[in-house]
Amino acid sequence: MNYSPTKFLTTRQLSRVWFVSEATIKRWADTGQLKSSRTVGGHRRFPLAEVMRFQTERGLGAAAGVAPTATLNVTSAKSTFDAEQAAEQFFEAARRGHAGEATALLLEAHMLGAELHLVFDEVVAPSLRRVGDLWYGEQMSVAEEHLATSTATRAVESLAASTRRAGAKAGAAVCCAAEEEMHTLPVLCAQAILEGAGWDVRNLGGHTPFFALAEYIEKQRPALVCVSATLQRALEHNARDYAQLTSAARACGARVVLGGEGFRDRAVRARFPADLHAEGFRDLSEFVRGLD
Ligand code: B12
Repeated sequence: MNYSPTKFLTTRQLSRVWFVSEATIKRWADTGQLKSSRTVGGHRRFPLAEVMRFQTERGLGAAAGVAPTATLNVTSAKSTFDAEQAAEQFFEAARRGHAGEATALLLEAHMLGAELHLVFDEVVAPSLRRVGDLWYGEQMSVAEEHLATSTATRAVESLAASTRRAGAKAGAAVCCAAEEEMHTLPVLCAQAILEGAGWDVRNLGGHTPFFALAEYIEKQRPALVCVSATLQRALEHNARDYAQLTSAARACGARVVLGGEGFRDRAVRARFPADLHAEGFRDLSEFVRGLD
């Protein structure tokens, strides 16, 4: 799938990818070491090709010890986003534990026009599915699986940091993974999407019992609640407490979004009613757009 190109990075994005302060980036720009242009509003914009040149020249990257190949691979990308190719490259970077390269790939995909939900649905999720398949088939050790996951997580965090819309006021949201659920990467992806859409998000992480989430909703009265469950068996013990959650949400007018393999089954969905049973992150993006 191809998307129209966006070929510039902001000061903030660069600061996140390179782990240097925005002041440093501005100094490089002002002294002509790093070429930039200005928007009509006066903000600096850095062309992708220039970013790539500078990154290679200085050996910069999102993680310490980033390989010299960890550059924004625009030359081969031909200014369009190829989801399959990006997923393949992301898988390789994650497998080798190259967080800088993995981050650059996600940023590149996003800069080339892929919205966050596409980056997560079509690059991150398929890559990790592949990791899971290899682990299941005993072609990847547990240690290798953990390395790939933690690398992917760092890349998603970096992307999220550079796409967060600080100060925007779409509303308050809370997201977490259900009780017994340690698959927290999808929660992070949901958080990134919501923050990118201007929501103020609290991420409660993995293993959050429904009764605890219900109490949180009663106290904090968020407008949106997102819960992820990858494993179905984790949900089975918790159906009763879920009623407490939905009534807390109803009382404060919060919408409830459920996502993940654990909620995919029809019978499960019937036992866990929600405003949205998301198939993927595209559904979440569209749902919150509809709330505007
Ligand atoms: C990483 C990982 C782990 C890590 C998690 C680390 C972390 N911090 O997240 C660790 C090592 C902890 C782990 C543990 C286990 N895991 Co695991 N894990 C995975 C793996 C490789 C990737 C999951 C992931 O993050 N994917 C990336 C996300 C972004 O994509 P996704 O989960 O596919 O979600 C998509 C949709 O479902 C949806 N979505 C999901 N959640 C949400 C939420 C919202 C709000 C929305 C809108 C959308 C949405 O959007 C996504 C994109 O399209 C999968 C492989 C796989 N095929 O999924 C196995 C996998 C899920 N794990 C599996 C298993 C068996 C386990 C363990 C039981 C292993 C064990 N014996 O200990 C434990 C269980 C731990 C627990 N209690 O939760 C099995 C599950 C099989 C099953 N269905 O029962 C899988 C499928 C591996 C396999 N091939 O067998 N795992």
